[in-house]
Amino acid sequence: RSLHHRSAGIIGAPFCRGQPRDGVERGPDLIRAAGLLQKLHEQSCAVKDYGNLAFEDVADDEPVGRVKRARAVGSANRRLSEAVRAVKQDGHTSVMLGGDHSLAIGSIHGHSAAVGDLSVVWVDAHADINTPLSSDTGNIHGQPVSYLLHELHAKIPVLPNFSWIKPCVSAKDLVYIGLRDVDPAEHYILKLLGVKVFSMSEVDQLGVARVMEETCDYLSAKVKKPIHLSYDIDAIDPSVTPATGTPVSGGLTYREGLYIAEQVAQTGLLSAVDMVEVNPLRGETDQDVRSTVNMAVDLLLACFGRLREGNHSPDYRLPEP
Ligand code: 6HN
Ligand code: MN
Ligand code: MN
Ligand code: MN
Repeated sequence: RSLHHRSAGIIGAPFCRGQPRDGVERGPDLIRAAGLLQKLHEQSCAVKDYGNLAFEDVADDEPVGRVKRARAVGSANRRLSEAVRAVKQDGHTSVMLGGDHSLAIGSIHGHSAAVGDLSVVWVDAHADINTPLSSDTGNIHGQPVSYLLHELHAKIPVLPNFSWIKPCVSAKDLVYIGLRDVDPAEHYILKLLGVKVFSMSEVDQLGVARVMEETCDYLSAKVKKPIHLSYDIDAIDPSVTPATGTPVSGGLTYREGLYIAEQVAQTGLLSAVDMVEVNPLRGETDQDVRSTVNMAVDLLLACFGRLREGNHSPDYRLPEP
């Protein structure tokens, strides 16, 4: 598909209950305020803004074992799943603006409900694959992948408001990029299931170009499935994106981060994107927040075909003298 015929369906998900810090619910409005829609328009991308989802407040959301806010997270993701499914059925590339990363549950679930089997590219400092029982923090933003994988189904206890979730991703269709803070249980799961992982160590070893070449080869080796790109802003180095809840040093540079988005876009298979964990209250200065939000916008523009070499539409003609 040419740049000219893409369209973005934008869903704001102002939700923060997958983790303990206030502020991440402001992500969608901040990313819009930084000009995302206008900039997409300027690069000939059609845009439909579906607005922000309204999430109900859940009373008496007591911990279930160690898991915090399960009812709120389950209910919000159910709503999000329906919304993403509708955006896909309308024919758009879905863009989910978070919010915390627990929202990937509903986003990927809804995407898969609309298109069937898909590949997931998870760009993050963290693997977010704790099970509800392996998690030390109880924060569901550290667990979303565990609910989605067929292979972990037997390890997932029933949680309130989670019974609608059907696992919809196979471990072989998942690729991680940027990992550098992985819990022991998560590392065990990644090895057990043989998940494809390009940690920051592989980015150092191979360079981002080979990482993306191998990622795209790996995902298109068999059938070419639609790609779900789940981009946690904390994948990028905190010197660029400090305004996030769980920053980890030694992350992707601005250029590496963009290159990943460009290469995923160039496959022509990108079908849904999450942009999550932008938290303005975690920045120390306005510049911290601006830099973080601008990175999120630039990544999304790259997802819709923006290239640093420049772009022009196929019907562009030079002005005649
Ligand atoms: N994120 N592994 C830690 C946990 O709480 O399970 C950190 C999770 C971070 C989640 O950044 O989306
Ligand atoms: Mn056209
Ligand atoms: Mn994450
Ligand atoms: Mn993370």
